[in-house]
Amino acid sequence: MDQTRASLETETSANVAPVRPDVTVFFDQRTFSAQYVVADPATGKCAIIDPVLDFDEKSGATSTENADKLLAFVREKELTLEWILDTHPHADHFSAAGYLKDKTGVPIAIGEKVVEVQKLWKSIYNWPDFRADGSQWDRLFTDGETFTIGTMPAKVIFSPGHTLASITYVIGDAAFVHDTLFMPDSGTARCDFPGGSAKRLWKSIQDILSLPGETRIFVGHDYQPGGREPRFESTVAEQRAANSHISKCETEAEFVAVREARDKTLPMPKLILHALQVNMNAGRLPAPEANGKRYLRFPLDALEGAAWS
Ligand SMILES: N[C@@H](CCC(=O)N[C@@H](CS)C(=O)NCC(=O)O)C(=O)O
Ligand SMILES: [Fe+2]
Repeated sequence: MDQTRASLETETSANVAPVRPDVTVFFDQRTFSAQYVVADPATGKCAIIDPVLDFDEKSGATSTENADKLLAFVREKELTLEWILDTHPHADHFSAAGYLKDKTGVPIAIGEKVVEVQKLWKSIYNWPDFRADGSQWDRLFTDGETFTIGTMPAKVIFSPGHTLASITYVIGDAAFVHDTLFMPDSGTARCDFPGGSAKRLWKSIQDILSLPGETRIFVGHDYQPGGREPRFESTVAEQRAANSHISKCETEAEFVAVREARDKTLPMPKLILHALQVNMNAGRLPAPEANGKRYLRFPLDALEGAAWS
């Protein structure tokens, strides 16, 4: 190959637009959570991100309605599921990762710092026999690790702050930032759970905002401020310009002060004590006891200083 052609090809590949995955959102109105199916248009291979296992805390009933909808969509569109991904151990709903893994045999993954979250909550629940080694997942992603979904490149960026194990999945031109940034009119995620840090969230948000401006940002919740219709997608450029918590703050110190002041006013999510004992176990419910029933267990007065609702 002559030199001109070789350099032209290098230039072209450097300028190639990132792959644009097909992203379908499934909103769980009960917990205001966004679950995603992210598919490679070239091969039909796909990943599920942040699936919800339904739970009614009033009756103690569980159901797989949301997760089954995701599987029905995958089947209907003739997609091939390659990954079941969580962005962090959720504090407001159960993860359906374990259920989906059992049903499909597809690997489940999360960020490697989940082990630190397991250690933290193992102590809060006083659960000495719990294996706090991440072995409940098939893959624990490290910061910067890459993998593929079909032909699409995917990269993991650590995004701690909301939890100490949070990660962002950058898949082609789409970043699944879950509870870091919300839609621009909703600002950012809270940082007051055990292991959370507003200072660390600021840094994680700067990393996300340094992605190319046209990167599509998909959020993990939408709380529908003012009762508007749910929305999940923005861009890095839109977030930089208009995020209600970030665009007003010039410095980390300003952001930390605003974030921490707001967090002091927020009661804990109503399912935090239900959800962590399940999600630290990859969304697997506790084993049935001798009578065939499963039981949850709660610490009292463990989350000091939390606002009462
Ligand atoms: N009221 C909700 C609160 C859920 C919540 O705290 N969500 C987290 C994400 S897991 C958050 O960052 N919320 C931001 C906010 O409420 O401003 C519940 O009880 O589940
Ligand atoms: Fe969260």
